[in-house]
Amino acid sequence: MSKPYYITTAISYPNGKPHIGHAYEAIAADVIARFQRMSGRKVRFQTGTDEHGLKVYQKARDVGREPRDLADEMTSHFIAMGEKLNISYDRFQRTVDPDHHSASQEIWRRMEANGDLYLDRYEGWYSVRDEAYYDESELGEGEGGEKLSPQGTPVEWTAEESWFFRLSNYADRLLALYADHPSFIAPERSRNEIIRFVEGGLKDLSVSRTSFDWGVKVPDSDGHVMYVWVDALTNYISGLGFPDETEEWRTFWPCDLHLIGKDITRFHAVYWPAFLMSAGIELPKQVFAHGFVLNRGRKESKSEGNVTDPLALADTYGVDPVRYFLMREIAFGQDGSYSDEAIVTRANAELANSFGNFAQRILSMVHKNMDGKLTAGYEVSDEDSKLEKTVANAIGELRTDFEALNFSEGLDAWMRAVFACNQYIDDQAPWALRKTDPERMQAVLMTCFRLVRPLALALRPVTPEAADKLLDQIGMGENRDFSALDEAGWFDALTGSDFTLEKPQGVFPRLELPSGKGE
Ligand code: ME8
Repeated sequence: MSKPYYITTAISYPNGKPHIGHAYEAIAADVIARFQRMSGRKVRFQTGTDEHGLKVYQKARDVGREPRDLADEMTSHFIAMGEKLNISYDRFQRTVDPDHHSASQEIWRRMEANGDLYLDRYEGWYSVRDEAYYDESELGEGEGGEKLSPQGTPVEWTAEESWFFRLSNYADRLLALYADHPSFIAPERSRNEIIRFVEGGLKDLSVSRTSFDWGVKVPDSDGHVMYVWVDALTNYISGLGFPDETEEWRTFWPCDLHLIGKDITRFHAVYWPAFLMSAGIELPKQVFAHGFVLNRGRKESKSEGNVTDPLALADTYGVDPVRYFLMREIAFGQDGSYSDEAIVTRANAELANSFGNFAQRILSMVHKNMDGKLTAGYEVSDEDSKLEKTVANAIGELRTDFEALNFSEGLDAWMRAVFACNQYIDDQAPWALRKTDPERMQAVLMTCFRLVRPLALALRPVTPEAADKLLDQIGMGENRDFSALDEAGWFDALTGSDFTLEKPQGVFPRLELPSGKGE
């Protein structure tokens, strides 16, 4: 039985529609899930929305709606994004679900039973308008010398009753975790940042609110709802059925990978393992913090008016080219930039003009010059075997790189193999061999035909739709996992069948920059 693999994304705040950062994270997680499935693992992939807390509450209040009503509408946009971008999740977890509430209350009870929760007063500079506490150091001054929040709203010294989690007791255990399991936090930059933070000492964490009621009720504590991060993090286990010992729970916990953006590393690499230790639950294996996607080097924001709708981007350029661009362009773990020109340039150079063109040239020639009939009876030359080795090595590299979440490097190895294939055709010039040496022409075309298969297969986690369309055309059967690469007899079986290659359909059209896009 294959080893199970559980991957999660962060759950998004449905206080607005999804933006490019949400799309990026969903796509990256989907590539990983598809890659692991193709590697023979039994995968569980979870995503969802984080519906409680101030962000949704305030937004709903600002637009005069009930929080639940707003959350329902915005969540539907996240679900639509998943469909549009081909995100193959198994579970979309909403934190408003009753099962999620009971799971959050159960983890709370376990932390309380472990002596880690106590009631105290929370004091600090509070902005009623922002419904948030601020640190003294964050405050500014108004014209009359009054203190103002970073948002410019008035603050007052306020004390409210709050439950606290004894985070201060966990610093040593967390540092031991990071030391004993060096891959618990990746990449290195995030790991170092978190270690420095914990070494600086941890304060107890305020984990309940009384100023609003949009959240999970604290068990047996009237007027308190949980601090949104307590319930949000619990989604990773409530989605498996916790606290019930479901089959999903037994199969998939502990989680293999929490994929998140770098701004929320602390919540995942400090608070979450501390909550789990307190509740006596096994810890996840890895938290990976990806970088930010910037729009021409700048963070998107509503006030700058540069917010991109990822669905519109997919409509303009196609889902697969956008997915490919994001995984290829940005070194995973670092920030990266995108622009319309960059997407068009990259997709045209690598997908349309290199791989697409290679596949299209070969399939067209087999269709035209060999009547779509494959033949196994040809002599293999040194050049042919050399090219086969180049492709096999590149795909080996891609698999090692993808396993290590180095997508851009893996795709670079793949690209080099595609270049070698194009170079081979140019050198062998099968169009010229047609008259001079038809047998050799067949050998060249068959060598390339055979290589379209592994090249398309390797790209399948990233561009699933285009890869499958291509694999359909070349008569590939149902097993589209990497194990198909080891099926030695597939080509003989295909040539022995009544397979005829139809007139090929390009799967990577050339993109054009719409007028008005680009600078
Ligand atoms: O943080 N580029 O939700 P969220 C890349 N609800 N990633 C980005 C990004 C960008 N420009 N902007 C945001 C939350 N992200 C919490 C998570 S998990 C238990 C709770 C990433 O909607 C961000 O880092 O603000 C996070 O991983 C995800 O998008 C959702 O962000």
